[in-house]
Amino acid sequence: MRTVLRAERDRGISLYQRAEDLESLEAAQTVVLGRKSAFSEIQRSLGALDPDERRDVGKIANEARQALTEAFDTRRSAMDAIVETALLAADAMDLSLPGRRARHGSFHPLTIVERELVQVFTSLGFKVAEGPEIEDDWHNFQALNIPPDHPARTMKDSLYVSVPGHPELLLRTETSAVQIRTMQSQPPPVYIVAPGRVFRRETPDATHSPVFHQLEGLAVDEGITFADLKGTLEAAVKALFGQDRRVRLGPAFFPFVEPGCEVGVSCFRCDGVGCTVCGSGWIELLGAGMVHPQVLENCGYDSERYTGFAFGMGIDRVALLKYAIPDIRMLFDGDMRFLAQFEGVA
Ligand code: FA5
Repeated sequence: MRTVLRAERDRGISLYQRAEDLESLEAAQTVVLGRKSAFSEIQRSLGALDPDERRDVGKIANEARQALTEAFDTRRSAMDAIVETALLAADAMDLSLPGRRARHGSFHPLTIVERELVQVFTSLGFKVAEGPEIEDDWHNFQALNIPPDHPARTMKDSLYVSVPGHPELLLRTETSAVQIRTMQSQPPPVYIVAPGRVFRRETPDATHSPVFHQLEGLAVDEGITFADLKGTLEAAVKALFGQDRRVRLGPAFFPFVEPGCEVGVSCFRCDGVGCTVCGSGWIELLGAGMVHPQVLENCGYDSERYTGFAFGMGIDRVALLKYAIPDIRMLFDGDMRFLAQFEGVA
């Protein structure tokens, strides 16, 4: 028995030391100390021995069990340390790897164009003005010489806002309302541009959106003529599109200017021939004219002494032309594949 116990002890220690993982370590423990092991069998038969022999063999059995427990614990701790080291290694940072660049957003193409327009006009001496998107009838229509029966006032074109006690509020249909607010708030001379959102009941197509952006311009001073308007617009269009794009100026009627005109730029796609983007070969960019004397008077300006010019440019249309965008709706869809192309542009 003594020999068997010592042999089992040595076998167990050796099995433990060779165990590669926790599973095989526990399997070795079952083999050496489990219910069916030689070790357990000897311990079960101790009762049949005479007292002296039982004490002696029992002592050896306890010592052997003690040695096995220690060997088991030592191997177990060594395994835990290996696992921990492996986990740490897996988690470790490779400081030599290149960093991951954090992706920061970019400006929307409309913001890029609006900033560029403002830059062009402020460099010519204009200041930036603002007005509300919800306007009243007087600023949006009456002061701009738009009589009550003008088609632009019908529900077909305008979007009215229902506010109890304020029956005549609407989403502004053009930034021209800012002309009125500016002239009411200061004496001449005035040199302002006013970028902003405008709203119309329109069916969307490649160049029309029911919500779009305009940049209003207004210059009122002594001695301002149509030549000043033409020179300012030509300088702006060249600064925006370069020398190559063809510009055409034609007559147009707006109740708040006299005479009025509109400016078109040759289409970026067909260059004046006519295509599905533009229809006619030209993309209408802005309306303009000499401020109507009645509008000056409506704002308390002396129309005998002061003259002025005004224009309203479609910012979305400038974006279409500058970046050859085939459909205005792409500016409002929020598609990242489209917007990401403007990263790094400004
Ligand atoms: C006006 O809104 C006038 N207030 C412009 C003006 C200002 C004339 C000052 C005289 C003096 P119009 O409706 O044509 O005019 O619009 C001006 C520009 O806005 C157009 O040339 C075009 O570039 C743009 N625009 C008009 N409607 C739309 C639309 N639905 N979607 C996108 N852009 C549009």
